[in-house]
Amino acid sequence: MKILSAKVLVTCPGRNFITLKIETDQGIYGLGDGTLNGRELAVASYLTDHVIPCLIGRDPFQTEDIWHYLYRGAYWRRGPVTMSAIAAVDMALWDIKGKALNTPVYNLLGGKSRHGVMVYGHANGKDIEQTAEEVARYTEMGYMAIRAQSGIPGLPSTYGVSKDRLFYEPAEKGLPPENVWSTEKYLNHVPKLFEKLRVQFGSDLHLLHDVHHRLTPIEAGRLGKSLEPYHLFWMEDPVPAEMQEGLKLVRQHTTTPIAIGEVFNTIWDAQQLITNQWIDYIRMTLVHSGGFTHLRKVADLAALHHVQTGCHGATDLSPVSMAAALHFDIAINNFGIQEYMRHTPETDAVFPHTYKFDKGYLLPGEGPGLGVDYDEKLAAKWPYERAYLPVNRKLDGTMFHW
Ligand code: EZ4
Ligand code: CO
Repeated sequence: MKILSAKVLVTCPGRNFITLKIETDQGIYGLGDGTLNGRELAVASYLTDHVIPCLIGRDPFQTEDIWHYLYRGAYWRRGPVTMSAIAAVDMALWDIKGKALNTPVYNLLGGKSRHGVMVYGHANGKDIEQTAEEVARYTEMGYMAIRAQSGIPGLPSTYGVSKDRLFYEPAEKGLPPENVWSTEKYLNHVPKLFEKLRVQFGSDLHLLHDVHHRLTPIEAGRLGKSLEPYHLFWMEDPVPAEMQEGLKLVRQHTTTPIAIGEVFNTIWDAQQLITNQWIDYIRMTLVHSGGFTHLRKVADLAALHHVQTGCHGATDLSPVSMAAALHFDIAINNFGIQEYMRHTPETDAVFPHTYKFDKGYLLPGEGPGLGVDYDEKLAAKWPYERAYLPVNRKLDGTMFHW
């Protein structure tokens, strides 16, 4: 089998998605996600101008060699644009392999290791009361694990608090919106949220929280300690992780489990975190870290060090990514949990898919490949629209992490 052609598909059914479609000489095609929120067209150009010409004529079954050709062979390595482009190729090739062999991708990764993939949903509200109402709504939908975020008194906007009830989308059309931040107000507020949730929902529900890279290690230690009575499933991205040693300090101060890595691109971003057992869950995800071929290696390293996976699964990852994540999650032994933010009906219509939510689990579907298609005619109705994630400033105007 040979790769005949490939093209990048760009659509905006409410938000922008970059999809790679690779076609073979046997009529089978594969799909890969290359969406990078706020920098979508950089990946599209990387693929169209620099990667696709190198793919033509190659054997799509040679996923390992093609991966190294694009990573090692490019000389300039790593980074979110490069690794999202490589991921799009890798996902599409595994989709082709599955279709050619007439089997779901999970069977090529070791087969099913569990009957379903436990997912967590996002409950958020303008205050603690409203967040608690949302948590209740998610429990009624069957979720066993719920991420809770709430607005912070005195701050006009907060990460994770949406305008819509079911669909949270942090990117906005036009230029980057500006948010305002206060670490003190945040640290004083969050424990009250989880105190209330434990009183109302008891001990069994898995509760998660995303700090979104906004604390210093010692502040994160304080937050982790103050949340210990409410035994969170995890505290996510407590500090920015360019300096991996920062997590050592967080670890020394709290038994609240730590998850990190949705913005990581390669195994090198997580190497010290994993081998030193400074984290409990690695959040790297297929689309931003080189696809199955690379994430498999990350998961295997993690397995040796008591670290489980918790793949990123926000709405800026397309249904192709979500399907790919489910095939990966159901196959590996050290799966922890999968994030699941529902896409809008418009997005689901562009990407018809076989995965399904059932009583707190997602099931990848039994069809060949990834089980996702792409409606090119419908997608063409929604051309690219410039959109950015917010930027964040402290109360005095200092530029801060978003
Ligand atoms: O802010 O995917 O855990 N989920 C997250 C997401 C990220 C977005 C950024 O594009 O942190 O909501
Ligand atoms: Co996050």
